[in-house]
Formats: sequence, C-alpha cells, structure tokens
Amino acid sequence: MKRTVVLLGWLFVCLLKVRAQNTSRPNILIIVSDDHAYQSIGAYGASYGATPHIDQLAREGATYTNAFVTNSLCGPSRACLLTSKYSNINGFKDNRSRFDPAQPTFASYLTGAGYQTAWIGKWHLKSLPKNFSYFKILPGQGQYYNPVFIDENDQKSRIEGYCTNVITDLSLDWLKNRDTSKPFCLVVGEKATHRTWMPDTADLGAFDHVKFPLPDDFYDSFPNRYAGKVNNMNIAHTMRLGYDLKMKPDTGFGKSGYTRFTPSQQKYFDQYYDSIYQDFKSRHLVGKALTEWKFQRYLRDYYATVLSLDRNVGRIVDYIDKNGLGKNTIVIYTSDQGMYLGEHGWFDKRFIYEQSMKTPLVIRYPELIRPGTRDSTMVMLLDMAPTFMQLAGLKVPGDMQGKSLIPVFKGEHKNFRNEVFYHYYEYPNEHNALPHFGLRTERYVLVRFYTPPRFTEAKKGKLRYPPKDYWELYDLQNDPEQLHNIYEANKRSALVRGLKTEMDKLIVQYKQEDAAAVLAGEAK
Ligand code: SGN
Ligand code: CA
Repeated sequence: MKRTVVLLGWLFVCLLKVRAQNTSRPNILIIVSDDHAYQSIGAYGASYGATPHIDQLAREGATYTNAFVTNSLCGPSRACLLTSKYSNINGFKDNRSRFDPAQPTFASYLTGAGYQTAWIGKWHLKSLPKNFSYFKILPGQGQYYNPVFIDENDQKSRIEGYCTNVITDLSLDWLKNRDTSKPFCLVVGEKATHRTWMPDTADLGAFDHVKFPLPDDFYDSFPNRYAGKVNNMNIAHTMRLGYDLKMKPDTGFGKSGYTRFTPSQQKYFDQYYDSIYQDFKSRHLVGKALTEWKFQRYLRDYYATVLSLDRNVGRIVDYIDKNGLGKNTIVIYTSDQGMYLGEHGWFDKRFIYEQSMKTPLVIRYPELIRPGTRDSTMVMLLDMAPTFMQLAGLKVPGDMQGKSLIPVFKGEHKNFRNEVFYHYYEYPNEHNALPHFGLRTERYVLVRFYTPPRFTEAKKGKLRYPPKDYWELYDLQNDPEQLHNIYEANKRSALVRGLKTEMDKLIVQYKQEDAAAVLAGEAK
C-alpha cells in the first residue's frame, strides 16, 4: 500500500515536471523562403516598401546582417538547415541528390522530445520528410498557381489559389488544430521568390511606378574573374523574354505557368502582360536598352512576389501574436539562400560572392533578443538546428557542425566565428556555375574553383573548366562588390598563407575530403 502511494506520488511529480517543461519550452516557427534577396528587404536597406511585416519583425527582434549559407542552392541549403551538417556529410550536395530522411535532423530530435513538428510548403529534397508529426509539401519546385501538394500518405492533391497564400492557409490550419499541450516547431517552406517570379494576381503591377536603379556593377565585364565570366545567369543573355518575363508570343512557361491558370487568373495575367507586351513590341529595343528593360521587368515581378510573401509572413505572425504565443515563440524569417538582383548583371545565386552566400535572417524572440537589434556577427543557417536543440533543453549532438546562437542572442559571445567555410558542388548546371569552395572572414574571401574529378577532357563539350589551380581573393573592406580578384598579386603573401592555413583547418574540421583532394592535386 505504502509503496503504491509513493509510486503514485512519484508519477504525479513526473507528470507535473513534463507539463511544466511542455509549457515553458518555446515554440519554434521558421519561415524559409526561396531565393529571397536580402537587398529587397527594408530591414536590410531596401527602400520600396515591399516588406512591412518582415521589417516589423526586425524591429521587434534582431536583423543578422552577416548570415550565410554553406552551399547556395535550394535542396543543399535546406538539407544543411535540417541536419546542421555540410553537404558532403548529409549527402545532399546538389539538386539532383536525394535526401536520406532517416538521418537525424532537428525534427527527429524535437519530435522525439515531445514537440509537435511540421513542414508545410517547399521541401525540394526528393524523398518525403520523415520524423515530422505532419507534413504537406510541394513536389520539387512546386507551382505558383493552383499548386499540387503531397501529403503523409504520399497522396497528391491540387489546391486552387496562389501558392504563397495557400501555404499560409495550410500553416494556419495546422496551427489551429495542433495539440496545444505540446510545444510546436513549424517550418513554412515558401516557393516565392523563385524563378519565374509569378506574382499573385492581387500584386500585378504593384511596382510599376518604380524605376529600379541599376546596380553599380550591372555592366561588370569580369576582368581577372574566370568563373564570373563563363557563367550563364545574366539578365542580358540568359533571362528569357517569354519564360521569365512573360512576353508573348513566347510565353514559354506553359510547362509551369499559363496552362495551370483558372480562366479568371488567366484573365488577370493576360490583361496585365498583354499591354506591356504591346508597348514592348512597339519600342524595338536592342542592346543596353533591351537589357535594362529586362532588368526593370525582372525586378517589378520579383518585388511583386516579395510583397505577397511579406503579407503572408504577416498573416502567420499575426496568428502567433493574437493567440498569446508571441512571448514563448521564436519566430525566424530566412531564405534558403540569397539572390542576385542585377549585381554583376546577374540573376540566380550559387556563388560564394556576397548576394548569394548571404541570406536574410530576422529573428524575434523576446525572451532573449532585445528589440531592434542589428548584429553583424557571422552566423549560418547551419546554426539553426543546434539553436533549436538548446531552446528545447536538449543536448546539441556532437556531430552537428553549426553552433547554437543562444550566446549571440544574449550578446554574450566573443569571437563567435572567425570564418565561414563554403562549398558549392552542382556541376554541370544550367547556369554554368563552376564548383568551388572557399573561406570568408570578416574582411576576405578566398575561393578555389575546380573541375570535379569525374569530368574528363573527353567529356568537355560545352562544359567549362577553370584554369588549372584557379583561385580568387577579394578584400571586402576595399572592394565590397568583389570586382577585383587580387589573388595573383598576393599568392605568396603572408595573408594568403594565413587564409590557406585557416582553410586547411576547416577542411579537416568539417571533414571536407573532396576539397582536401582538390588541394592535394595542386602544383606546389
Ligand atoms: C531551376 C531554375 C534555375 C535555378 C534552379 C535552382 N530554372 O532549375 O534558374 O538555378 O532551379 O534553384 S527554372 O527555369 O526551372 O526556373 S533552387 O533555388 O531551387 O535551387
Ligand atoms: Ca532557392
């Protein structure tokens, strides 16, 4: 009898503890957009008013002005986010890979620890999510209009509407129906602002009054920079009038866009783009005038997709706040990577250079972050999973390669990170970006381009190869736009020797065997 009472008492205390834990452990909301350039966000200095809700979040929390990805491409970056491991370790090096969903992720740890976890929206990792309490994902890149979703039973269903709105509707439904006795971790994976930048019908023309200034380096001719010169992602030559900019008769995106519209969506699109096309045709633009016209059209559509994205961030954060969850929820807004908005004349990403490797990161967490913080500490998306672990009161697994951001939130860190290692693999690819790895410190970027060993001379064809042992070095202090490759002039300097020593250390630390093999093959 006495033993039973003691046992019951003990059980009661345990239950209380679990309950206390469940109510105090913070909720985690992370919104990950696709190709969202920090340059288009007010909190990062943009002046077109496209992001009032993200800016509000920044005022209530922190803006990280040096947040980096490890591999600036959708799938790889998401895999790093999930696992806190570099691509060579988590196995997802490029968009052709398949993510092994059985490997440990922040979701597997949090679900195991009693969190309700969900991923809703773009996933882009080929396999289906595992170890989430719930998921509803877009297949592959997904569609802007009337998107198809895959559910936990591997069933596909089409939902009418604009993708960003639909993803929010699904996220709010999940939040409303969740088990409120447990903390939650919700990942909202956005499709916007990815190519082909199809705006919500409500936002068509929202930026037509703006004349976007050309970036200073728009007409970059890439002297001394081989990889920049040979790539194929420039607005002048690569961006397509039909496919990307919706000019008839070559609308070209039948495969993804126009054929999916409802008649009413079609009407809005036709009305809007037909008159632009008529005007375009009458101008007979060529050369720079044509390129600059394309640039304006690109940014007008791009910013229109940002507007909807931001509005939908607002809808989700509004739910959090109106339901009294604001204090105990960490809200994170980020993107899978950055994006070029005409810098160097480019769109797309992939490179270690500034606007691609750097991604927006805004975090609101009143418990630890002072409102209005601006922080230039070098942080990484690789740090998210360890941060979530620590917030949930779990031990950070030793094989995670990022670091918890809690000391950064508290402003209590010294030298949180002195350098960031980067490695982009996908090759060949439609944009002719060459594989490379590199190191970024507060001041310098040192990068080594290479040809993957499996590409032999025999396969050369249209593929591009960097010159033998090809390095670039940039001094961000004197050359923030990375226009002057100063490697040749400095290759025997103490500076380069020091950076290479740091790089060697990181290659060992992150188990970058393929990078080590490239360097081992270099002429001494
Ligand atoms: C698509 C795009 C590319 C883009 C990749 C990767 N072409 O292939 O421009 O670089 O996705 O983007 S498109 O014609 O299909 O739009 S990622 O963000 O998903 O990695
Ligand atoms: Ca992306």
